[in-house]
Amino acid sequence: AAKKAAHAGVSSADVESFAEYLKGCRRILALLGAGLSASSGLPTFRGAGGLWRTHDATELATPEAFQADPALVWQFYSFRRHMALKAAPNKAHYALAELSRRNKDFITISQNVDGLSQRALHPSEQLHLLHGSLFNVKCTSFFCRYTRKDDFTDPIAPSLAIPKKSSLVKTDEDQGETGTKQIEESDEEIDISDIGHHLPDIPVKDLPQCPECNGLLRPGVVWFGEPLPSKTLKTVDEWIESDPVDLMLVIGTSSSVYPAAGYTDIARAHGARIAVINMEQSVKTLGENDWFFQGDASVVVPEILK
Ligand code: BV8
Ligand code: ZN
Repeated sequence: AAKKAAHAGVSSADVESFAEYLKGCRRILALLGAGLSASSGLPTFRGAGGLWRTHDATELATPEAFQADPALVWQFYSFRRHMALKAAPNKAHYALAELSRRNKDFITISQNVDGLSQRALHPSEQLHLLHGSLFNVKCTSFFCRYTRKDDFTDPIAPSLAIPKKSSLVKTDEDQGETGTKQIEESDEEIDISDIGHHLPDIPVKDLPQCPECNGLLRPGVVWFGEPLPSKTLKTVDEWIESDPVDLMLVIGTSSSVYPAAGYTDIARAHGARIAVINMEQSVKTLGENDWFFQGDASVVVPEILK
């Protein structure tokens, strides 16, 4: 394991000391971020390969954006649902699911909404979704409580089918000197950064509707400025408070979004040693008893959890 992990750019000494420590660990907490799914082909929020050319993903993941332009926000989520359904869990998703089956005192809190941990058969009672899921929807009518979980219909409404490049509305910048540059009749799908740029608008009546009150449905994710699900936070906080934590794995996250990122300090305050697996250094306060494994989570995580 050390040899292979060393090839992944992490030192074998670290892998040895980690493996040694892991043997004696019982209560383990993992915090997952978008970097875990990068190798499955899903773009992360920040950094290279970021989601958008014309918009910042975090701008669209807000109630204000949905209020202002529900069609644009639904196109953004419909595209991400489509990409997540086409993606497959990677070896790190499976390794974490395997560790959960082996150790019932191991719980995972995920910031990811892509459903890949679930598709890797991660035991659901040990997986806590802090930011909801792309595949949940809920009604926006104030009086209505309608919610639907695990709706994998793609597209979730006919108007949200991923357009073909050939359907792009020709705008002046597309039209070269010849007037209208023909976008070749390919059935190639548009790129996510084309959304909000070239696509015909979708009337609200063609967006996902509530079957109970005909109100507008929204993606069942937590947007910026919205509280995280209180039941989930309570379960996680009770688990942390109930006994000291032996180890915390912080995997593929820039640790820039709160309160999710705050769990690292909380776990440390409950006795945990921290192991960060990330492409770049993201947890500023690592101590000499902690580990930082720099590399692709889909390579490093299966290696160090062997
Ligand atoms: C709340 C769902 C209060 C939607 C998401 C100022 C200071 C501090 C906090 C704030 C502030 N201003 C506002 C806040 C609060 C705000 C916040 O933290 N903002 C940040 C940006 C400063 N937080 C909130 O608003 C939260 N709510 O606080 O409510 C409240 C309380 C009561 C009542 C009312 C209100 C809600 C936050 C949740 C937002 N929703 N997602 C959607 O997905 O569309 S967050 C979004 O960011 C995703 O869930 C994502 O997971 C998450 C965090 O990003 P990461 O997962 O870390 O991904 P990122 O791209 O950033 O990093 C990827 C990392 O992986 C990188 O480090 C990269 O190097 C690495 N990597 C890349 N490839 C690989 C890799 N690593 C390993 N292997 C690879 N192959
Ligand atoms: Zn409703």
